[in-house]
Parts: sequence; structure tokens; C-alpha cells
Amino acid sequence: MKKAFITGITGQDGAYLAKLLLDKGYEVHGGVRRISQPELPRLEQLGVAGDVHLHEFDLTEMNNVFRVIRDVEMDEFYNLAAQSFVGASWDLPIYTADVDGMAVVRILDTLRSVRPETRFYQASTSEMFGLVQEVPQKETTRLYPRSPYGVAKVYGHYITMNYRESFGMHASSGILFNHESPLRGKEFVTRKITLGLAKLAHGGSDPIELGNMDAQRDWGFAGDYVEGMWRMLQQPQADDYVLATNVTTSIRDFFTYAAEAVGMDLAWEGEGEAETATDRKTGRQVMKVNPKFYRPAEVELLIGDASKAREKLGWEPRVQIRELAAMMAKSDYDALR
Ligand code: NAP
Ligand code: G4F
Repeated sequence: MKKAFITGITGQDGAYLAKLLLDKGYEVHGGVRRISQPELPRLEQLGVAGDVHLHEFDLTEMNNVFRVIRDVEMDEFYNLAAQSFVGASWDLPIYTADVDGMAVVRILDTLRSVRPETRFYQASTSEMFGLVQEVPQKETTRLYPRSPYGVAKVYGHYITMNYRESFGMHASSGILFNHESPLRGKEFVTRKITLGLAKLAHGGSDPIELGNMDAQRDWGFAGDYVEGMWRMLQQPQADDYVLATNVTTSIRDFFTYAAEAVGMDLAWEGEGEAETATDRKTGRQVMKVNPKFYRPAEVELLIGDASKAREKLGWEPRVQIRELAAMMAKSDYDALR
């Protein structure tokens, strides 16, 4: 039986990956931060909370990282933990640099000393492309991060490549474009929209307040993307791979698809800060722009080319954008019923 360790097992991707690996017969271990209310809602929602072995774990604590790697004796190490909210990274730039950047070398250097044969996965991100230098973006596209989060992830990405090239470690980076699910954190725009729509559909009256409606993202389903992570670690040679759908959608269009799924018919009016959306069926305003959600520097367009993952890993995204929006909207609508 193979043994895997997942940092960030309580997060969206950690929960889906834990389920996938358990289904494949792995013994699954994961790192959990000490928190005041020890609950595992995502692992519970997927029905696997009782099947994983949990360890107190914080990426900021070098000796804690060392002891976990020494004691668990994992075959595969998936580094999914991060301060993952781009918006917060301007308020927490130093913490973000430590957890999303420096912590990667804490893990790699410990693995190099203690368990160099362990296969390592780093959660890199399309946010590294930032002000995009090529459309669509692929593994060789020049990086131009636009947030402290993106800058920290660039360090994590390059140090993973560097340990692979310097020490022959089986260390791979997945450059994953945005991926969502009903387990998505509530601060991210897709889930903020589907939760807000669920409240409105059940009689709430507050329009959803959003920032830049023109940003475009290449959104896939998290369940598909964790399969790609696992496939990367099954290859004879470690490498870097983009996972994406090659379809880009504006925040406005995602909002429209999710609203349709809960029975609304939207009329969009105005531009910029004056933009609104109204449900034609009820005449109620459901969206207004609040500039407080604008970012100091924006990533306007992401669209990925996952040809390498398709050819070398046999990986394909299965869920399309309208289906994803409907899945999330219906899940939140049903949960609030
Ligand atoms: P998420 O839901 O925000 O989960 C983040 C996880 O990291 C949580 O389990 C969190 O623990 C843990 N964590 C945060 N700080 C930590 C620390 N100091 N020590 C130990 N654990 C810590 O993120 P996600 O969407 O699953 O994303 C997984 C990874 O992929 C992240 O690295 C993210 O940056 C990257 N990524 C995500 C996407 C995407 O679209 N989802 C795309 C590209 C890359 P708590 O539960 O205690 O907060
Ligand atoms: O949902 P978001 O916060 O995701 P973002 O910034 O693209 O980051 C996510 O994807 C990255 C991969 O590219 C991951 F690395 C990262 O960890 C995270 O999972 O914002 C998406 C877009 C942005 O352009 C933002 O400005 O939506 C725009 N937006 C407009 N109004 C908003 C809002 N974003 C949020 N969170 N909240 C709003 O009210």
C-alpha cells in the first residue's frame, strides 16, 4: 500500500485529493494546523474524515516539517497548503511569501536530507502568468506575476525545478488554472456568487457586491484537477505541467450561468462602477459593483493550453464551465433550502 502525505488536506483540493487517493488504495496522511475549532467540513462532506491520518502541521515551523517527513515515511508528498487568496496577499505579503514561497524549500530540503526518493508535487498556479505574455499560456510562457501571492508562488515553482535539476529529485509542479467546486472557499468569486445567489433565490434581498466584472478566468472542476496531480507523480520522470480547460469566461458570464441554474433571467446594465444585474422575473437587483473589491494590480485574462498534460499524462478536464456553475449554484441552493 502506497503512503501519501498531503499538506492543506483541509482545503478544497486537499479534500478531493484525499478521496481520490483513498479510492486508489493509498494510506493517506495529512497536515492540519492547530485551530480553535477543530472541524473538518470538507473531508466530512466527501465522507473521508475518518479514513485519513492527521498530523499537527504548520508550514512556517521548520522542525515540525522535519519531524512529519521523518515519521510518516511517505512515498508521495503533495504540497497543497498555502495562503491561497490572492486578495489577502497585499495585506499579508510577508506571511504569504513565507508560506507560499519559503516553505517549499523547507519541505524540499528536508526531503533531500531525509527521504530523497519521495515523489513531490508543488501546487503552482496560473497566477504566475499575471500580466500574460502569451495567449494561451503554457509551460514555457514567460512569468509576470501581479500579486505578492503570484510572486511567492514563482519562488516555489522555480525552487521545485531547481531541486529536480540539482539533486535529481522526483519533484513536479502543476501549473493549475482556476478550479472550483461546491467545496470552494467562500471568499473566491465563484463561490461568493453562488452563495449570494442561493440567498437571493430563497428570499434574501441584498445584491451581491463584486469588483472587476471584466476579468476572465479559465475555470475547471477541482475533482478533475486532483487526478492530474496524481498522474504527474506516476510518471517515470518528474516535470512541470499546465492543467486548464482552454476556455476563458468573464466574471459576468459565470454569474449569468449560475443565475440561470437557480431560475433567474438577468438583465445587465451600465458599465464599470455603475454596472448592475437585475432578475427580470422579480425585478430585483442581484448584483452591484463595489470598488473595495478591486485589486491593486489585476490579472485580466487567463486561458491555458494543457496540450502537454493531455499528451503525456492522458489528462482531460471533464466538466465544462456551464456545468460547473450549475453544480455550485445548485449545491448552495440545496444547502440553504
Ligand atoms: P484552500 O482551499 O485555500 O486550502 C489551503 C490549505 O492550506 C488549507 O488546508 C489551509 O489550512 C492550509 N494552510 C494554509 N496555511 C497553512 C500553513 N501555514 N501551514 C499549514 N497549512 C496551511 O486552497 P485550494 O483551492 O485547495 O488550493 C490548493 C493549492 O493549490 C494552494 O497551494 C493554492 O495556492 C494552489 N492553487 C489553487 C488553485 C485553485 O484555483 N483552487 C489554482 C492554482 C493553484 P486551513 O484549513 O487551516 O486554513
Ligand atoms: O476568485 P478569485 O479570488 O481567484 P483568483 O484571484 O483568480 O485566484 C484563484 O486562482 C488562482 C489560479 O489562477 C489560484 F492560484 C489562487 O489560489 C486562487 O485559487 O478572483 C477571480 C477574479 C479576479 O480577477 C478578481 O478581481 O474575480 C475578480 N473578482 C471580482 N469581484 C473578485 C470579486 N474576486 C473575489 N474574490 N471577490 C470579488 O468580489
